[in-house]
Amino acid sequence: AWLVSLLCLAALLQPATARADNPIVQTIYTADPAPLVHDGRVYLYTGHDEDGSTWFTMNEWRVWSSADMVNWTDHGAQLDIASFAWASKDAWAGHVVPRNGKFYWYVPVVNRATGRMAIGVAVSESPTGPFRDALGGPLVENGEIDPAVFVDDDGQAYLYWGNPNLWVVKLNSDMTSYQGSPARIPLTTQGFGARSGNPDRPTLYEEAPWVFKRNGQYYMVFAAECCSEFIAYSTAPSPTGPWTYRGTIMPRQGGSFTNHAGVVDFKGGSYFFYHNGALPGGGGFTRSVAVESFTYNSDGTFPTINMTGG
Ligand code: FUB
Repeated sequence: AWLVSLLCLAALLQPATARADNPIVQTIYTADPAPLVHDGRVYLYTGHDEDGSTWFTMNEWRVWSSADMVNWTDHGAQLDIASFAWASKDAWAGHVVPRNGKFYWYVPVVNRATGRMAIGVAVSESPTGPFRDALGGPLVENGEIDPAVFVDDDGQAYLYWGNPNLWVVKLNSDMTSYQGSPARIPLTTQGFGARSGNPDRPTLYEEAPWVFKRNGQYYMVFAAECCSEFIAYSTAPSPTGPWTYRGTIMPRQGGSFTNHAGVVDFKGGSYFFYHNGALPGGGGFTRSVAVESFTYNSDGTFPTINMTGG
């Protein structure tokens, strides 16, 4: 009995640490991973699939972190729909970016006043929150989703988002306002591949852009051809294009009709985050975030990355 007591005590004294193997989080359903490498840790921002009925039930976003990609600490829900007094529902896929000694969390939510999807931005002094609404209203609103921010070497920040279109706008250095008007990135088949059987959507681009720069080349990873989605990418010589379609990274696998990717380098390795339906009871509305390590091909292209168990 003393051994059982000792083991229980040891378990209670552990920090809230998620399991090391995939899915990363095995206690709740999580979706839409957005990793951030900062100060020797990887921070992972996710959504939370709260009930697996017939549509996304998502009311909050959660924060996790790791120093080794093996042991994950649960920092809890650090932003939710109630954080935005003007929002009514749909805590969908967001992205956190550091700037000005702060952390900016861009998220799509429904604007209660219009009933349309809008992009909000929250801010915190710490990568683990708490985050608060930075503006008291939408940063931008056009009914579209999935914000992703890329800050170039010259300090210029770009906000990308969209489904069914793909939008870009230059953010000001305050990260909470922008220059001019959002522009539509031309969805050409040269840039984003050809989709068949859907005249309204001639290219593979569906949603979930993720933009980064590597060796002077700009990459846009995105969810392709719903439903179900696979993950594909395009490259460009500048953050505003012109984009060239480069093919599939992660094929359709894993039992969720959506997928959503985030890519980072961390401590000498490259990591590809995604979601699927791998937990018991998992599926399109009960998703789980996972990660694969990978090595870029010598010409800078992505290898094919399969899901764990895929
Ligand atoms: O999680 C809700 C939505 O599903 C996200 O915004 C999309 O990227 C897709 O993953």
